[in-house]
Amino acid sequence: MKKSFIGAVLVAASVAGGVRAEPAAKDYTKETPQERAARMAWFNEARFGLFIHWGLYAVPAGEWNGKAIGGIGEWIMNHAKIPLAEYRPLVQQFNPAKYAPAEWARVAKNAGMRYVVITSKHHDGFCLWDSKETAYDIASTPYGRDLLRPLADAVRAEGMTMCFYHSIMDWQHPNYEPLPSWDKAREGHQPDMSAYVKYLKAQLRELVQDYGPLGILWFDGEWEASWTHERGVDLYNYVRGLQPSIIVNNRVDKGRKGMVGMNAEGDFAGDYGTPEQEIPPRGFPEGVHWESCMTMNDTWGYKKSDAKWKSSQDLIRKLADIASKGGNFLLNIGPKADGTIPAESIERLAAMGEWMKVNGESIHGTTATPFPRLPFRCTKKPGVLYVHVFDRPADGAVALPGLKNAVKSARLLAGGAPLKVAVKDGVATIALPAALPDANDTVVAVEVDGLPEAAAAPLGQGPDGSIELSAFDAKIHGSTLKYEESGDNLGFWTNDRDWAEWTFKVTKPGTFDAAMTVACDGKSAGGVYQLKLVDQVLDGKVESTGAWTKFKTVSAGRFIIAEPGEWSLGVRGRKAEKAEGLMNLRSVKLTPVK
Ligand code: H79
Repeated sequence: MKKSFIGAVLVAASVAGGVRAEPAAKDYTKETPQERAARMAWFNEARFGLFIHWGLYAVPAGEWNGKAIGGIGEWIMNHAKIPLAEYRPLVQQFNPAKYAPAEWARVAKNAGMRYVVITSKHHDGFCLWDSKETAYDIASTPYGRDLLRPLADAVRAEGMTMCFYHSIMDWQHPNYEPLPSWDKAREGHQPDMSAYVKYLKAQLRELVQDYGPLGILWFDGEWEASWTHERGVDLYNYVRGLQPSIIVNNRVDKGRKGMVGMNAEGDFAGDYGTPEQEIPPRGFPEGVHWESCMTMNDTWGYKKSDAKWKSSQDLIRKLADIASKGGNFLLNIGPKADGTIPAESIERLAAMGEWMKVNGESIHGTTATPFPRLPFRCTKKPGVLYVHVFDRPADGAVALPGLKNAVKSARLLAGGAPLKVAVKDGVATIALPAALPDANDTVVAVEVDGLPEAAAAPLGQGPDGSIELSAFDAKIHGSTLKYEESGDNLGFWTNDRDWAEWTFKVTKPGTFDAAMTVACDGKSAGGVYQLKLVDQVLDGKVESTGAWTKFKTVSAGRFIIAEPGEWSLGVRGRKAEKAEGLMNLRSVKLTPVK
């Protein structure tokens, strides 16, 4: 809503609530699994969406008073400690004359995306539509026109679903609390959360009723103490009341466990988990919905200095990895203040689109891999298993141990060439061509009877009697130690008391050589570890491998496994005096001594 406000104190919340009646109170958190599954169906089918962070912060683009400001671009008001009185005049500079919503929608559609989530309001409080509740919005800019309506129309015209990100935290609103720590002298601030919640609800009513039906309301900034579980449940029910079919992320409530994004145990509102800038190392049980949101460089809102772009290959593999774990990928762009999308983002979306044109059926409408562990990412649909091959294995073959379905045929999605399937000892093996047609991710479609299913494979001895204990299969005890997807290793081993454990089945006992595949940089080498197999102990010292990402296999000694049965091996840190951690551990292998 346009009105003069520079230098004036905004008390916009007074009109909150409007004249329309509040929706009847109903507890939408109590829903049958069937109702929930029906509501989530399009989200699961979609798998891939576009996140758009756009607002006033695109104007400074990471610089303030001629200085580069660290951190994510949309947080510049916080990171540069800019008082509202100095930030607010950005409104006069926001004039995205080159804004082309139809093109934005086309870019998303061509990338293979099925939904778009744009910041109707980020933490700075500025609104991208002409809100009746505030003058701190697009109507007050030189551009003066609603940004959301034409995008919503274009997104729907492309057959995609329109969604909004709406920040709960608000650094501008006169009633929001706490008042930003860097702006304590701000005049006219009257902390009053219930007045703020009225404002929030009135705005959400505008968004849902005037721009709906929406796919998702994506809340954020819920972590401040002023936002409570009760407010979260109330807001969840409020927006479901406005549109019962709407999907609401878990940041509406207080359940989120940090950047991991999934909920802690407990009765929290919200339909799905929101890992931020990370991919959960394992999937989740069926019926747990989640979406990893991620940037292509290091910032959400446009920042001109940020050149740390992920490669297209990395992004394609991340999409496949996420789909293989049953999640969605919400990939971000941060448009510039002139209304254009950075060329680097366009290029990456185009490359992903090329891949999706050929391989999209292995993403859309699929569910998670049936395999508990496999070197390959897999997705599935009734009648077909999609094997995502990132790098050609040395033996040129894809083995599918434990697959319960009979394999009928296999072919490459790229080009459609049929592949030879051999079945030996009940294990189907597919022969790959000498050169993979797609260096990003070559997808093999394996035709099977029914929905692909695999037996839970307990850890045990391979055909040669060896036992491979990989980081992925470790049970982690401790506080800092964790599985790192990027290197397929255990890392962040900064606490001496943390340890990793594997339990496995031995059928052919004997004497075994133990070898560890580890990495450690020069500065942190010298830590002491201990391998323990029940009462047998091997001590060792971590040597430098040159870098945290450079893995080497080192001998650790010998164990005697006297009898068949279940055995358990632990690796403990004994002395990780150096700051960055004991070691990165990728695997422990026990090889029978001939
Ligand atoms: O909109 C983008 C970012 O601006 C926003 N979320 C994405 C989608 C974002 N907000 N904060 N951060 C990113 C990083 C801040 C994280 C922290 Fe916390 C907030 C650390 C402590 C409070 C939440 C609660 C995460 C860890 C604990």
